[in-house]
Amino acid sequence: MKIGMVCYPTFGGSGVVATELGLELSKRGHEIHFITYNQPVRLDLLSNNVHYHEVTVPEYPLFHYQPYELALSSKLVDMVKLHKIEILHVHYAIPHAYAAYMAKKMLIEEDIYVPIVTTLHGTDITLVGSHPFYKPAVTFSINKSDAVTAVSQSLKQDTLRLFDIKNDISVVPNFIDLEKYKHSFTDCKRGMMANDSEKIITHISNLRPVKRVEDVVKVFYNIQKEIPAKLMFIGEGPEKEKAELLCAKLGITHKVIFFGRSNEIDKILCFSDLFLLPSQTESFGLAALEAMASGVAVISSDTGGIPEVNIQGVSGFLSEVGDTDDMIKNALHILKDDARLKTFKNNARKEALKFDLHAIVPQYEAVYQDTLSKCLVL
Ligand code: GMT
Repeated sequence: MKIGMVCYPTFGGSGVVATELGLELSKRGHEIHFITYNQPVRLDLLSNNVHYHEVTVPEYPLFHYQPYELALSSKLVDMVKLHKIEILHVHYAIPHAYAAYMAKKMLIEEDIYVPIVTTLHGTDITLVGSHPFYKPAVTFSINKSDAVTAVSQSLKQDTLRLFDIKNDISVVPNFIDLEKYKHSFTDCKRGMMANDSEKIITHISNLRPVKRVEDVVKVFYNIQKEIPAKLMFIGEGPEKEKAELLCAKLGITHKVIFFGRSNEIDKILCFSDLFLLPSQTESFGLAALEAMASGVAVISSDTGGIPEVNIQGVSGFLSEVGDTDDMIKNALHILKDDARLKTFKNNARKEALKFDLHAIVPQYEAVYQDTLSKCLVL
C-alpha cells in the first residue's frame, strides 16, 4: 500500500507512534510518505520505502497566524497525485484530520478518492480538542474520517463522552519495538550515573503542566530521604524551570540530572529502577510503556489509559492524581526490598510484551484494508 502519514514531527508521543508505525510498515513492504513540517525526530530515511515531504508555510505579513492547515491540505493534494498515495493516516485530530478532509474534497473534484484514517492520541480530545474554540471542527473531522482509531479504551470513552460522534471508533493501542529495548541492556552504562547503592528514578515527558512535574520532584525528595537515589529528568518544556527551582529549594539539585531532549531514551531507561508518571491526564502513557519494556517499574497516577498499561501491584502502582503521599509509600515499598524490586522489574517487562509491535501493527494494516475495501464498494 502507499500510505501518507501525517503527524507532528516533535518528541511528543503521537509523533513517535506515527514514526515507528511508518517505519515498521515500510519493513512490511508498504511505501510510506511522511508529510509534516519537519523531519520527524525518530525518522531515519535509510529505506527505499520511506519518504519525507516537508510542508512549508511562507511568512506573509498580512497573516497574524500563518495558515498551516491550508499549506498542509495543498501539500497532501500534491503528494497524493504525485506518488499515487492510496490512503492518508493522520495522527492527532488538530489540525491534521481537518486538513486531510479538505484535501480529500479537493481530490474528489479531480476524480481521485483517498480515504482518511484518523488516530486520536489524547490531548487532541481531552485538553485541546474539547475546547469550545475547536470542538465543532474536531467533531466534524472525526465524523468525516473514513476510519477512526483511539490509542486506548479510555480515550475512546472520553471521545464519545465529549463529542457527538457518529462514526465507529476502534481501539488500536500504542506499541513498542521490544528488540530495541533488549539490545540496550548490553551497553547499559549505569556506573556513569550513580553508584551501586543508589537507586535510579526517571521521568520522561514534554514537561507540560499536564505532567505535574512538581509531583515528580516531591516524590523523589521523599524517596531520597530514606534511601540513596538519583533522579533523571528527560525532556524539555515549560515546566522545566519550576522543577529546577523546586529541586534547588529542597536542596537536592546535586541528586537530579536534567538531560533535555534525548534520542537515546532506551540507553537511559536501561539503568533506571523506577519510572514516575504522575500526570493529570494521560490517554495511554507511551513513556511508561517504554520504561516497562526496559524492565522499569512504574509509579503513576490512576488516570485515563494508564491503568491499561501499568498494572496495579504487578508492573507498579497507581494512585489518585496528586496523591503524592501514596506514590511515595508505593515507591519505597518497591525500592526498599531488592527482591521485590526485581520482581516488579521483571513483571513490567512481561506486561510490555502485550504491546509488541508485531501484534499491533497488523491491526493498523487491517484498518487500512477494511477502509479501502469499503471505499471500493461506495
Ligand atoms: O504526552 C503528551 O503531552 C504528548 C501527546 C502527543 O500527542 O504527542 O501524547 C499523547 O499521545 C501519546 C501517544 O499516543 C500518549 O501516549 C499520551 O498519553 C498522550 N498524552 C496525553 O494524553 C496527555
